[in-house]
Amino acid sequence: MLHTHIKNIHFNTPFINASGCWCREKNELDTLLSSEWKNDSVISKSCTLYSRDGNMSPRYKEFKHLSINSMGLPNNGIYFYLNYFNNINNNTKKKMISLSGLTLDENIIMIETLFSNYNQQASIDGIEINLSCPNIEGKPQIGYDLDSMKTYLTKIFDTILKFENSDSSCNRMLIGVKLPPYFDIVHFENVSKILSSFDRLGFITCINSIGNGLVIDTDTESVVIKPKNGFGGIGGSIVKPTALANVHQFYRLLGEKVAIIGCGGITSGEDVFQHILAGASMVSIGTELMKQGPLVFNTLNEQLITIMKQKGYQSIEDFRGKLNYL
Ligand code: RRO
Repeated sequence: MLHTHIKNIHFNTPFINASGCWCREKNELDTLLSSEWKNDSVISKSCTLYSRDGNMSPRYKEFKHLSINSMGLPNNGIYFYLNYFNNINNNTKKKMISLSGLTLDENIIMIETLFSNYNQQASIDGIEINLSCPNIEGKPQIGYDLDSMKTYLTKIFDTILKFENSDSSCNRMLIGVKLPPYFDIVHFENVSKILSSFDRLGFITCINSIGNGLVIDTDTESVVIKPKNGFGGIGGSIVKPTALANVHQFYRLLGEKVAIIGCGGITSGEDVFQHILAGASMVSIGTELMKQGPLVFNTLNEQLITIMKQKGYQSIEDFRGKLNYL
């Protein structure tokens, strides 16, 4: 009932973890790949070429309606995630790698690494290029600098196409971009113009956390995380309206050419339903996965099926993108 697809890749359910949540270490990835949980795909923590410790702790806090993080890209380096996925046998869940090089050159080296180590049997099903990490001091979010974004994507897709022209078996890999939240209608239009000029782009994930929020504790009269004087990316249910607006506006502007993974503020099957109604083909779960663990996928799965049955929908395609206007 919950089948969905992006390009030629089919998923039994629309659920995936948000990159960064439960996906940095082997034991976390092992858990997400277990058939016990109803996510049919797994994405690894955004990675760099070499491993990083990330920012100082405390760097993640959660509250009733929100989370704040300034992790600073702690990860085990691309070879760790590539070897991990390449050495998994007999697991039918789809596997994606998130790349977040600190420079364009680092991203290109990682893409070259990925494609030259492409192993058809076990290999990964998709790459998500993260253009929206808000937490690296001195590194602005590429997704907010449209000239840089165009330069990045041009070089990235040129590199990918070079590999694909010499080995067409790579063509089945999904290529996507993780975007920051946008807030102004003209920004959606300008970003869409850039994105739609790359035919090979298969999906966008929107939204990343809302960058540079500040949470203050009244008792201690203090910030709640250490890096960047307490500034960090905001997630959780309070970001849902912003996430839905991004999903829907990009759905309207990009049409069916580029699939959307909706991310932001999902805590219930009803939230999943709304993301799909706004145009998402899949949904990723961040803060709520951190709070509840992977059982959240099973709860969302059941709740979404209940809503669909109540409404008489038999598949996600029956209502995807079909948001009504007054
Ligand atoms: O590691 C992080 O601090 C981080 C990343 Br890469 C990201 O894309 N989004 C986020 O909220 N935190």
